[in-house]
Amino acid sequence: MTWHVLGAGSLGCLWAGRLFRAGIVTRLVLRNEQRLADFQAAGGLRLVEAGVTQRLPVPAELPDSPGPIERLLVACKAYDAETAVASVASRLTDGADILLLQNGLGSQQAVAQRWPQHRCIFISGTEGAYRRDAFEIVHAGLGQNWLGDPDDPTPPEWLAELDAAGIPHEWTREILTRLWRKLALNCAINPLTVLNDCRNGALLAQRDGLHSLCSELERILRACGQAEAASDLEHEVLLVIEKTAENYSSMHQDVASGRRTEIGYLLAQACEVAARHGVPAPLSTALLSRLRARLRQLGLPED
Ligand code: NAD
Ligand code: KPL
Repeated sequence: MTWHVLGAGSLGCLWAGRLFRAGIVTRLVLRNEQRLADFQAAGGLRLVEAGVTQRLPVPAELPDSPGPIERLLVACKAYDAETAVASVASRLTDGADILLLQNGLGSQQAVAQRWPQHRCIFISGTEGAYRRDAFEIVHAGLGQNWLGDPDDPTPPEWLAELDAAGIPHEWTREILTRLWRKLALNCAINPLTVLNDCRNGALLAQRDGLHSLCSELERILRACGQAEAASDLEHEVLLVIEKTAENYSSMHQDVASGRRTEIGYLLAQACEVAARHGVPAPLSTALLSRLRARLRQLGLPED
């Protein structure tokens, strides 16, 4: 069965390149004619791993190309995911699986609600990749990918193909816990790095503020049934800050490069959930307002 990978960015190319290299039938779905022409002119994608570059001529096509789609990996940003799936929806076969590789929460549920006839598998990943050139992707951080279906604990048979491709993965019944935990880490760290224009490590100077924010985020998570994702959050936030002290958070990098952030699927989600469950969230709400004001000032979308 063919893997269609929608979104030829950092993670889309990382996944497509490894699947293709393992001899698994893979096709990249590019946004438009121009991107397809550029991809073909480049001779496919280049994957850089441990300093070694490999050219991988993964076949590519457009959303409206002919042919059915039986397995779709959506590797767009959260704010593009639903529109991207809509662009290929008429090609999805009855039993097609949709794999959603997005940070945060909200976009996965939007896709699952709009296409209930398809099995939607959510992915939470810690691998890191970035684009050095249009179709040159650097695999920058080893990590794990947790896959799960909140509605059905049965693992899909195609996980073996991820083994064959060397894509690290683990099937989990607790995918929402994974996604909420990562969202909470991002909420505690990323907005503050933007507002203070600093590397992650500089946040250690604001231990009291982090303590209060983490306590609030823990209360929000517990109120929405995510007690496990809440457990010992502050401890992990501090560990992550220490481990990534020299790094700029992904949101800081987005803002510094003038790119839209995924805030609508991160801190905004936490605030929405707090409001829905009647949990007071003054710190998160104020943080979101300050961040939105900064984004507005910079001419960037506020969600
Ligand atoms: P990216 O911006 O590098 O790639 C997204 C790609 O999707 C872009 O090439 C864009 O043109 C394409 N796209 C958008 N709409 C499309 C459409 N309608 N049709 C076809 N293509 C479309 O993003 P990324 O870094 O690969 O991130 C994907 C998701 O994974 C994000 O939610 C991100 O937060 C998350 N994530 C990324 C990393 C990382 O290291 N890059 C790590 C962890 C999580
Ligand atoms: O995931 C991250 C990011 O930068 O997006 C970390 C390093 C955990 C900071 O929130």
